[in-house]
Amino acid sequence: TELGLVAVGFSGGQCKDGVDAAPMALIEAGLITQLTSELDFNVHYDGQVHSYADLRPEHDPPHRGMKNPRAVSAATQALSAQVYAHAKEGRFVLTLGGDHSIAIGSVSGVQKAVRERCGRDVALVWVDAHADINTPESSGSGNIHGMPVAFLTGLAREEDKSMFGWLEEEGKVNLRKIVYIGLRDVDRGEKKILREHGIRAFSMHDIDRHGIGKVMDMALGWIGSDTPIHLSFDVDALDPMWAPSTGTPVRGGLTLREGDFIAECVHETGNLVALDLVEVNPSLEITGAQETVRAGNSIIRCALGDTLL
Ligand code: DIR
Ligand code: MN
Ligand code: MN
Ligand code: MN
Repeated sequence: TELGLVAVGFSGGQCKDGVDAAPMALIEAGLITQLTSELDFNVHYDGQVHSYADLRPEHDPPHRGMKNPRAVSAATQALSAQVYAHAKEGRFVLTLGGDHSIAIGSVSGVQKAVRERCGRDVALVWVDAHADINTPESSGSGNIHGMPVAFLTGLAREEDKSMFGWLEEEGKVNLRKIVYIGLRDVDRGEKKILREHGIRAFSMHDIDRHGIGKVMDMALGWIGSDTPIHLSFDVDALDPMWAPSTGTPVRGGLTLREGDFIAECVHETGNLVALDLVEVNPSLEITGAQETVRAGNSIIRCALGDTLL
């Protein structure tokens, strides 16, 4: 199978340095070898980690409370085009973050290409401790990594082309085609948004109650069996015991196996067309950095079809 790999060393969607080093760490831990030798992918990779630093404007003051709005907008716009180019060729697209704001680029690029190629909308499976669906107005932090789903669905809008106004309708995702898994730190305003729009979400409470097997049946049942899937996996969905090196760890999360299991189940649908792995920050909790990187690579392998037997 053909696979397009985009390495994104971008950290402007939140305030902590180091998340930009994740793609190199994942690759140095053997990711590309695994994809080519063990999983038989033909990897298309430009050999670069994109920081989009050249696109960053000199002057980037907050707008509607958003921090670094023009830098994040420019980076995600460029990423969207790169991802689109891969997906348009029918390649599976693997995007390595970077913070989760980059999903504005990866998901919109995939969605646009899928719509052009088969006239369908992608379903978005968002595995995360957080819902990342704040609007600029509901956000308490102003960090855009807490807002990508709001921009991708059109819940948040901005006319200005230099601040996400470039997002076209063809790149947007239907609210009824989003499923969350692993939530446990959702802001008040986000809960209101999830409730008002009837967005499908499985929290850690649901996983405790039903078990991850039943939750995956329900989550994938909601999407249906013939819909292309984009999986956006924030490593902070895992419990900090397994993935401590991430910007906003929240206790009470998924075990390593539950994370891999989610990825395996999505693979088994046969409908996965793209994957993001984001928010690994090797500079935080240094003693756990390699473990966090290994957890990230394991999730990627599972989503791409590595099996236990
Ligand atoms: C919080 C934290 N909801 C915010 N979000 C995080 O800043 O909007 N997302 N950490 O990954
Ligand atoms: Mn996230
Ligand atoms: Mn998160
Ligand atoms: Mn397979």
